Parts: sequence; C-alpha cells; structure tokens
Amino acid sequence: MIDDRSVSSHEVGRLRVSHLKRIWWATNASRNGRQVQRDGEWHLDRIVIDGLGLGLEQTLQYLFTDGPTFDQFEHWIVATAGSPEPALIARINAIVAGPDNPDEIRRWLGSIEDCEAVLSPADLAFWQEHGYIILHDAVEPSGLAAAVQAIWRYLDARPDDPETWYQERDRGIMLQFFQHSAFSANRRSRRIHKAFAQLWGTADLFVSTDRCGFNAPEREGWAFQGPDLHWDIDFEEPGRFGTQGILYLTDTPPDQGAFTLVPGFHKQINQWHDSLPAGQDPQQQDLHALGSLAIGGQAGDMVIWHQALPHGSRPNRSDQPRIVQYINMYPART
Ligand SMILES: O=C(O)CCC(=O)C(=O)O
Repeated sequence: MIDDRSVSSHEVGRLRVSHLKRIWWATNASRNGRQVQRDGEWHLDRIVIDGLGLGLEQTLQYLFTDGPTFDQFEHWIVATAGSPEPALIARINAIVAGPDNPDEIRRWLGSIEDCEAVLSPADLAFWQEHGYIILHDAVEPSGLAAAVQAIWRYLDARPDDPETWYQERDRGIMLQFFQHSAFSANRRSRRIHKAFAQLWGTADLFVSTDRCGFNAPEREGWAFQGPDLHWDIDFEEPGRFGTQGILYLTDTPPDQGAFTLVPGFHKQINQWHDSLPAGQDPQQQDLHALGSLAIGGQAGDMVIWHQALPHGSRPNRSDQPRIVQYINMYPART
C-alpha cells in the first residue's frame, strides 16, 4: 500500500533543516511496512545526512532500530554530531528550496573556485587515462596525527602492542566511526576540495561523512575479510561519472593492504558490461584478471578514483596496520 500521509521537504523541526523531517517520516513508514513514493530524492537525503555530519549507515541504523519520534531524532543528531551551523542550514535549505541561489552558493564556496589549481595538467591527463590520481599532502600533518590517535583511542588499542589490534567487534577493515574533530578538519581540507572541484568542474560540492578504516596484518585465525575488487555503482549506467576517495593516514606500502584498483577501466566498462553473457553478475567476475594494481602511498596521500574502476582492498601482509579515512565529494546540485 502506498502511504500518502506525506510530510513535505519544507516541514522543519527545531533544527530548522529542510527535508530532515521527510527523511524521518519516510524511514518510519518503510519501517512499518508502508511503501512511500520518493523517486529522485536520494540526492537530497544524502546532502542532509552528510551535511549534518552523520554517517549514512549510522543514521539509517538508528532510525530503523530505534524508531524514534522526530523530536528524539533531532536530539540524537545534536548528541551525535553537534548542532548544525546556521550557514550550513541556510545552504541545505537553499538547495532543497531550489531554484539556485547564486549568493548563497558564492558565500559558501569562499575562494575555492579562484584559488590555485592543485592538480596540474599532467595530473588531469593521468586522470583521463587511468581514472585515478594521487593527491599528495592532502591534509595538514596535524590532521593526520590527530585522526590516527582518534582511531587508536576508538579501538582501545596501542600501536606498540599487536595483541590489541585484533578485536572481534571490528573484524572488517571499515570502522563505524564517523564523528571526530580531526575527521571533520580533514573533510574541510581546501586542497581536497580544490582537487575534487577540478575533477567535477565545479566547487559547489558536498563532502561525505564517511567512515575510517583499520586493516590489521593477517595472522593465524585472522584472514582478510574484504572488500576485494567490486563497484559501488548502479549498472543501469555503468560508465557514469562519479568519484570516491581514500586518505592514507599513515605510510602504506603496497603489501600493507593497500587500496587496489583496475587502472583505465572507466574507458572500457560500458563495452565490457555489454559483452557479459545474459544473466551474469558483473560483481561476480574475476576482476583481478582485468589488471588490478595496488596503490601504495605516504601518510597524507589521497587516492581519488573514478567510480567505474573496480576497486577494493587487499590482505595486509606487512607487520603494521593500514589506517585510513574515506572522503568523497559530489555536486550539491544535480
Ligand atoms: O579500503 C579500501 O582499500 C577499499 C575501499 C573500498 O572498497 C570502497 O571505498 O568502496
């Protein structure tokens, strides 16, 4: 049954954030087994959740598990990610309201559009050819150190005691840890913003509130759990432009579980996909056979890749953990 007791995107609660109540209402409806019609709203959902400094999975898990009232949801947001700044609320509300408000956009972008390029013509040519780039010194060194320390604290583990690195609760390599001032500072890096602005052709971007990662060296009883090569795309339009990114918080040689991708595959994906026998799942093919490459890097290197590249992690065969923060940006307006 379709639920038509709809809450509009313009109904707000005490935080005054447009579209937030609609997200709450729609989640609650589907939690109660009711279907809601929300075609094309995914972009706004993402902007509101990322903008408020919340993880997507974190938020959906809370809404589905706890089934809060809207008032409880707003309290949870403030307790989890702090009170949203008035400028951010104004930006989200301007996007939800559409049509574009050029003054609002200019105020928000500051000087990113005008500041010096961080990707050279050679970097951009490399991007065109291979579908990825490495941005060096992506954040301040202090941002790296603070993020690494936050992750050790979160894990209640110590760099000098490998026995503390292996914890059942965080067995995967991605940690459900989103909120920390060091992570926020890294997400605000102007170098990262400028790099994404050059790739997208606009500085009017939102940054994802993504997770961080800790990939401990393999040992007996502790095998790598993935993710191995995969895509996070909709195969309705496999070659569609989109970015993803990973920031190395510590030095990461290729054998230390380095991020891995198939260079250049953005140029082949449409043809490859069309050539798959009917009924074959693209994700279940031998993607390493397409030519995978481990991308090692130094602390502060950020790998940005075209979402059409098969990508994933790999087993950590070194004696040090791999520690990362995932950061992506996407246009505020579709
Ligand atoms: O952490 C990695 O190396 C892989 C990241 C990944 O697969 C992803 O962000 O989709």
